[in-house]
Amino acid sequence: MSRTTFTMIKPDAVSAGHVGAILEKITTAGFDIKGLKMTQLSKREAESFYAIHSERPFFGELVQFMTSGPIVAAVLEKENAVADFRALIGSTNPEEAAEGTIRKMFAESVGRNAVHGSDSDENAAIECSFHFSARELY
Ligand code: IDP
Ligand code: MG
Repeated sequence: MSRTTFTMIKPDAVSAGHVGAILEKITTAGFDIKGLKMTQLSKREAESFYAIHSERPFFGELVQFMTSGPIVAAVLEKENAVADFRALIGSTNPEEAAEGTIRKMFAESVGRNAVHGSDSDENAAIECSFHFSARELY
């Protein structure tokens, strides 16, 4: 099992000023930050990152939202990183997310839900290399 996962703090949480609080939750939960950057996705980049959802009815809304402002991307390391990070962020819909999870605390809605977390080791590797070169990881 891999020790690496990938996250983005999404435009809603960046613009609301939650970057510091979310990174604090992540490091307090035992994740080490291996790479970190603020950036803004182009339409093409967002469509590529979320290509798996291209047939979903919310795809256009998702791309629009994810390109609407800067994000903070990070590569995180911890034992059992993918599953533990998904538990830390909570359900996609903040109304269904458990108390104390990042989405429960900071998400606005099922679409504007504060953070991304990789859903498998395979996707974590793909998503890390989508955003970071080897020399940007420490
Ligand atoms: P996840 O982020 O919890 O893995 P996914 O089902 O992979 O959830 O969906 C990717 C992203 O698409 C979500 O985080 C959310 O931003 C957006 N999304 C998912 N479902 C909806 C929806 O019903 N309406 C609008 N946006 C959605
Ligand atoms: Mg997903």
